[in-house]
Amino acid sequence: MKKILVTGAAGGIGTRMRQMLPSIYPDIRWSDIRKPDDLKAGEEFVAADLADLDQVEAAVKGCEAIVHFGGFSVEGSWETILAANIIGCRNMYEAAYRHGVKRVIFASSNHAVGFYKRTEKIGVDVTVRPDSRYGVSKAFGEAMGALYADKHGLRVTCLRIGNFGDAPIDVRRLSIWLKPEDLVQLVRIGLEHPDIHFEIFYGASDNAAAWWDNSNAHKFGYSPTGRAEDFRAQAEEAQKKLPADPVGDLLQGGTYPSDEYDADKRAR
Ligand code: 15L
Repeated sequence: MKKILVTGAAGGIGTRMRQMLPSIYPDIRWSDIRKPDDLKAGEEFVAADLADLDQVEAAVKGCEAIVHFGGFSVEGSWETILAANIIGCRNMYEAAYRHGVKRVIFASSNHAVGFYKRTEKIGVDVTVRPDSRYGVSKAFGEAMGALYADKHGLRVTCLRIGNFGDAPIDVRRLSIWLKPEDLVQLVRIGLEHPDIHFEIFYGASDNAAAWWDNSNAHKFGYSPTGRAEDFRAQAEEAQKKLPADPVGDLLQGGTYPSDEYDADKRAR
């Protein structure tokens, strides 16, 4: 693998990936809207505002693959989501196409399907049910990935990431936790597997309480090592400190679907 561009270098996932990916991929160019405070000497960095196509093209030029962790990573105003995640995501795919990038890994999110009930088990072929403007932008990024794969031959892997971190931090996260090492595994499949055309995988570890059927990732060799159940006691303890959420507690997306929720108050 020649040079890889990784966007979102200053974010939570990007910061962790800066510690983990270079031993596997020695030639990485990191990008974000501004330089991470902890950028190390020798780390190649190009600042780029995702909403500016020229800046994105300058970051992409010379790279064979893109791992796109960049953009706004939680719910935000429409203007924020539009610039960073809709226009920004289009710019990333378009720059990839223009500069002959072969593979893209798109960090999608569980919030593309956050309105499914916790009692449902869903695969990657369900209709998207976004729970927020943020979730809509992730569904958009997946659709753009399909378009650029089918029409222009990019190899695209979308990772519907659950909750990334060292341990599941509450009861909801016992179902959607993603251990950093398991994310690295998924990124490697997207960058290296010869049969990738357009694929969606759930970014989740080996969670016994999972709401997702991740057999598509397993088909490509994914073998997660994180087991959320090992942390159940501490997650249940943390949950006791959280307020009850009559809407969000029933839905996979948690507070994202319940935030601004008023479907029950509107006359039909
Ligand atoms: C996400 O997509 C967010 O980026 C992250 O901050 C968490 O909110 C996560 O989902 C989650 O659902 O826990």
